[in-house]
Amino acid sequence: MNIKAVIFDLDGVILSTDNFHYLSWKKMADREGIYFDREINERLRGVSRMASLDILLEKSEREYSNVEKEKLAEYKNDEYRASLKDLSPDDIFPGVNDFITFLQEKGIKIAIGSSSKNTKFILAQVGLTDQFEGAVSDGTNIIKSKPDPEVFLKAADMVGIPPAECLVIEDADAGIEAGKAAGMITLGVGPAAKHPDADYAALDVSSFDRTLIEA
Ligand code: B16
Ligand code: MG
Repeated sequence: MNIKAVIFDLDGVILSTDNFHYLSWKKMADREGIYFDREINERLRGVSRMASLDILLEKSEREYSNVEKEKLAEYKNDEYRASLKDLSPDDIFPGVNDFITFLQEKGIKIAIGSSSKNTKFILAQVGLTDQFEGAVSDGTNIIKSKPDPEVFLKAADMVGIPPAECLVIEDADAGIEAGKAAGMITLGVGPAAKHPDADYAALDVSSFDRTLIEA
């Protein structure tokens, strides 16, 4: 693997906000009388907020207008943001900071490629803003969500490295598909470790075999 940049997905790779997403969607669904459970929540991994809402509304007995959908998404996001207020550097997965230092020492660029519009807020909460300065591609600068490659192509552009020399680390199937569509090398972690298109697989960032990386 001869790579010059690593593009990290955020939720599920650097830290886990899964449960906060689940609890805030659940609160919204309960308020609307819509069935929602953790199995459905798994389908929202790596999927944008509005696309997530559309999946959740598949269980609804009625149609929602676009204005109503905007309000539901806003309610969920307010709940979600409130639940993130106690996030701290302690929430970063074990081994992630160490891996970032390893990459920086090897001269490998690092970037973020996340579907979340809350990315910069989350990075600030966990103290990673400086490490990813000028290299954050997220839900605020893309038109098409994963599995479209846009978020990763923009991240590669930000660090000035051609896609073929980028490694994408992802926990979502949609993210592995986006990484491959971008022409990048992919490492699936967590649930995405089982994705057939993942070039490499590991339980998490800390258990990834670093000797595979040469620079
Ligand atoms: P927001 P990632 C994704 O982040 C989450 O996995 C997904 O569950 C969420 O719906 C999406 O961000 C949008 O998040 O509502 O904060 O804009 O895994 O791409 O870092
Ligand atoms: Mg993710």
